[in-house]
Amino acid sequence: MTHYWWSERVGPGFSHSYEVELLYEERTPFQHMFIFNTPFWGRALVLDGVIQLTEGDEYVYHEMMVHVPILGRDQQVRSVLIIGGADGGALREVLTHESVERVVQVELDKAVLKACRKYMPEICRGWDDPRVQLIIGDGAGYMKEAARRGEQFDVILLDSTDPIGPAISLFERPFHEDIAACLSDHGVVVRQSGLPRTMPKVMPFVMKRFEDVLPLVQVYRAPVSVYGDEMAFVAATKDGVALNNPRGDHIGKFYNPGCHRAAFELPTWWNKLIESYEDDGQIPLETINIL
Ligand code: SPD
Repeated sequence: MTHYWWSERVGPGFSHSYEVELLYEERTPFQHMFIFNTPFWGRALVLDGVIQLTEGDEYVYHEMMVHVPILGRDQQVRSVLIIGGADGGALREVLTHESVERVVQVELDKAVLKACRKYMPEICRGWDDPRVQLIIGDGAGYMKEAARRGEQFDVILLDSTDPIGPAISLFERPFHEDIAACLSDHGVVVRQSGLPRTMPKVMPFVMKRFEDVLPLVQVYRAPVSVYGDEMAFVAATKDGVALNNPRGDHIGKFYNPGCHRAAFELPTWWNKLIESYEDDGQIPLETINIL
C-alpha cells in the first residue's frame, strides 16, 4: 500500500503531519471520514480533517472523560448517557464499572460506527453488552425528547467532535437545558471542550452554558498528544458537589486517583482565559493563537 504524509491544521501556521497509509475513506451524509494506519500512533480516525483518536493515545481521553465523573461522586453510578462517541472508547471505559446497569448511546453517524467496528475492533467493542442501548440519531433531538419524557441519567458524556459541522446543535442553549433536566439528583455532565491553546473560547463558552443551568461547573484537563496540546473537559453537577476527590483506587492505563486530583489544577493562563472571557452567546468557531 502507498504511504504518504497527511497534515492536520491545528491552528494558524501550525500543522501536525503524519505518515499514513489510507485504510478507508467515506463521505458520509454528515462528514468526511478517513481511517489511516500510522507507524507511530497506530490506526487513526479523522473526521472533516480533524484527528478524533489514535490507537496510541485514545486511552488518555477516554479514561479521563469517563472515570472522573463516575469516580468523582460518592454515589454509585447506575445509568449513563453517551452522546457521540462512535469509536466506542468511552463506552468501553463506562462498562468497566460494575455499578452501571444501563447505558444509552446516541450516535448521529452510523457510517463512522461501522468503520470503527471494522478497523478499530479493540476500541470499538461493548455494543453487544446487554446493558447497552444504541440509538442512531441526532443527540439534540434525543435530549429534547428525553427531557419531555422525564428520563434521568447519573452521568451524561458529550463525546462529540469540535463545535464545527454536525456537532453544532450540541453547543446551542436549549440542548444544555435538556441536559440539566435529564440529570438525576446527583447527576454529572462532562463535555470535551477543545484545546484552550488553539480554540481558547470553547472552554469558557461551554462553562457559561452549563453555569446557566447547573449550580457547579468545573474544568479539568488531559494531555492527549495527537490533539496538539492539553484538552479541556468541562464538568457540571446537579447537586453542586465538586468532583475533585476520587472514590476507590481505580487504575487505568492513564487514570489513577492522583491523576484525577491533579487534573483539576489548572495553569495560570487557563484561569486567566476563564476570568477574561466575555460571553456573547455565539458559538466560538475560530482557531486563534493567544500567545
Ligand atoms: N480536536 C479534536 C477533538 C476530538 C474530539 N472527539 C474525540 C472523540 C473520541 N471518542
